[in-house]
Parts: sequence; structure tokens; C-alpha cells
Amino acid sequence: TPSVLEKLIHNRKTNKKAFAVLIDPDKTDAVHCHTLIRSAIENRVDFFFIGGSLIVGGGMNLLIRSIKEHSSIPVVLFPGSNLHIDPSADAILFLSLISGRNPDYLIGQHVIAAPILKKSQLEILSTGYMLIDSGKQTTVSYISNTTPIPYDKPDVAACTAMAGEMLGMKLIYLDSGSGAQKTASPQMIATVRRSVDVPIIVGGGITSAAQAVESLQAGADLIVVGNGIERNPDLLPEIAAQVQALNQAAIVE
Ligand code: 1GP
Repeated sequence: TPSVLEKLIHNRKTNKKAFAVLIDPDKTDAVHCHTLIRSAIENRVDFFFIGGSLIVGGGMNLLIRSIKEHSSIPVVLFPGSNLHIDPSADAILFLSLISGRNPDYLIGQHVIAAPILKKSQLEILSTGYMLIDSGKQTTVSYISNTTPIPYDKPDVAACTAMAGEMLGMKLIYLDSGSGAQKTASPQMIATVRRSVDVPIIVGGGITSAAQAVESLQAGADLIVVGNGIERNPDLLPEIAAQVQALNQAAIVE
């Protein structure tokens, strides 16, 4: 199987879109998790993202093992700190919070994590992580003590993404924060898309299939949905169907 990055780059070249389901270990119990995994397999979800700003319970390893037991969908860690490293996953988003000016989240956590990651088999995905303002303060912005990029400043987002790409980052993630009232605007996504070549991940506040399509058509390569599916499990098949329809259309073109 191709690595996560290879798959995203290949998708980008062939104009194919991908869909990741975000699971917060604190918010899922075993029964709920099994239903979610089954639904993800049936609907050919591309990736599981595992994470949260705070992981209070100790359920991360159990969650990953239960996903691995039942499916071959790649598991990507989406860590809130270097306490959230688990070598039983397939890959980790090595996030540098480039929208912020807090050195700890730009490089500090990474120095501590590096020797642990080096020993693991995890695929390291160097990611320029950008928080986008969504009206109210998010947990990530509070915990990281950083200011998000203003919602209506696509140029700031574009220049930040360009700098990230020039620094060698392989992915750009536009995140409005879990449960955000609004996702990064299509205009911002499109501006970033025109400014960098690397795959773009968009997440935070996607609660309908229409919104997912809007972000993908604006230029997102991968959308991440957590809260929306937790609240309404039917959203998973709905979004998956739309992503497949877009990918069918891309083949016909
Ligand atoms: C948050 O991008 C993710 O970091 C997903 O957010 O839970 O709002 O879908 P939601």
C-alpha cells in the first residue's frame, strides 16, 4: 500500500479528493467506535485521524488497536502535544503551528518528539498547521496561546502556506478548530490552492455534505470531519458519496 503522503500527492496529480474521519478518543466508547469503523469501511473512507487538543482518558491505544483489528484504513495521529504519540498508528501529522508565533508549537515540541519518532515505524508527515479564526476562541488557540489567521484574510493564509512550503513542509492544514461555527472560506482555500503545490487539508466545523463539497471544490485535497459525524452518523455516508461522485467526475474529465 502506498504511504499516506504518496497517496495524497498522487490524488493531487489526478485531481482526486479524499475524506478523513477524525476520532477523539475521549468522545468514543467501544460500541460507538465499532459502528463508526464499520461505516467507514463500507463507505471507503480514506483515513482515520486520531486526536484532540486534550486527551484526558487513556483510550488512544485501545482505539487504534481496535481500528487496526477491523480495518486496513490508515490511522494517522493528529496530536495535540508530544504526549499523543502512539507507535501502533501508521503515520503522524508532524504539525508546526505556522499561523502562530509560539516557538514551543513551531519547533519546541518537535525537538522532544524527534528521537521517539525516529525509533518508531510511523510515517512522519511534515505539516504546516494553520489555525483559521471562526468567530469564537477554540481549544487549540487557547492551549497553544496563538492567534488564528483572520477569517477574511486569504492573503495572510496564502503567504503563510507559501512560507511553510518553502520551509519544506509537505502538507498544509487549514483548521478552524473542532466544532467551529464556520470552516475556512472557499475564497481562502482557493487562494491557498493557487499559492502552493502541496496537498491541502481542510477541517473544523464541516457539518454537511454540501459544505464538504464546497471546501473540496475550492481546492481542498482532503477534508477532515469529526464533530459533525459524532453528532450525526449519517453524515459519514453522505459525505463519502459526494467525494466518490467528485472523483468519478474527475475520471470522466
Ligand atoms: C479539528 O479539523 C478537525 O481539528 C475537525 O473538526 O470536529 O469540527 O469536524 P470538527
